Amino acid sequence: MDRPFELNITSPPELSFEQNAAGRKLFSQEINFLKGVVHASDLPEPDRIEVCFCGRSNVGKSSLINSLTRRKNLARTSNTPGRTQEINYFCIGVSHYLVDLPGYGFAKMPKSIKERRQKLLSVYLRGRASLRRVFVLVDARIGPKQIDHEFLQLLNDNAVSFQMIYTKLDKVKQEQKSKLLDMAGKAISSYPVGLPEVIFTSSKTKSGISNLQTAIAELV
Ligand SMILES: Nc1nc2c(ncn2[C@@H]2O[C@H](COP(=O)(O)OP(=O)(O)OP(=O)(O)O)[C@@H](O)[C@H]2O)c(=O)[nH]1
Ligand SMILES: [Mg+2]
Repeated sequence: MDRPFELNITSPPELSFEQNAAGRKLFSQEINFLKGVVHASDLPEPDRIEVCFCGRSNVGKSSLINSLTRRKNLARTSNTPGRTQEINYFCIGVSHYLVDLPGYGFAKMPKSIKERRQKLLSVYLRGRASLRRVFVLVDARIGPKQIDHEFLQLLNDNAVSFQMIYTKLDKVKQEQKSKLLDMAGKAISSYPVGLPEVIFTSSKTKSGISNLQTAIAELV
């Protein structure tokens, strides 16, 4: 179902140090890896505010979690797509969970593992009562692809609210941003559960990280 109105996609300006007070406070708490979940029965109790990071393999999910938490190796990153195999849970204090999901769209994987992973992902996305927002990461060099659409459709079908995040901003020219916003608008407008605000990030230069910290801190 398309929205009945044209969607005006915006991207917030970079927050100042002061403007990110709530984000900094949240992320200054103790942050730990809790566990990697392979079976839905191992998911922790849904008793905290939870956000998760999804996107194609190699888009930069684990790197973004490290940038948000200002830790080098909290989430394992890799040049090899398919590094994150499980649903990885990180605790921020005792109030929030950050969740690193395995990437989608990585072909070089045994079919049985791919199917098991797919099943776990859909069980997770369908029934996670504490999941406040899904951050869908898209590589700024590539833009949203068919496989991202399939994922957004899955979120929409399950009434899970999502926000699109562009990663690897350091790899594209500033002038590309308006085209990327356009592309995001086209992708998001088909899904009423999508937020009309996109965040541009770089785990290399740390741009957009404050905005993302604040976006998480403002969730209730
Ligand atoms: N230039 C640049 N490289 C990045 C950025 N974020 C991630 N990378 C690189 O992209 C590669 C993949 O990063 P990961 O964070 O492991 O990606 P992922 O999405 O977690 O990958 P999977 O777990 O395999 O799905 C690594 O080589 C990172 O160094 C960024 O903002 N800028
Ligand atoms: Mg990863």
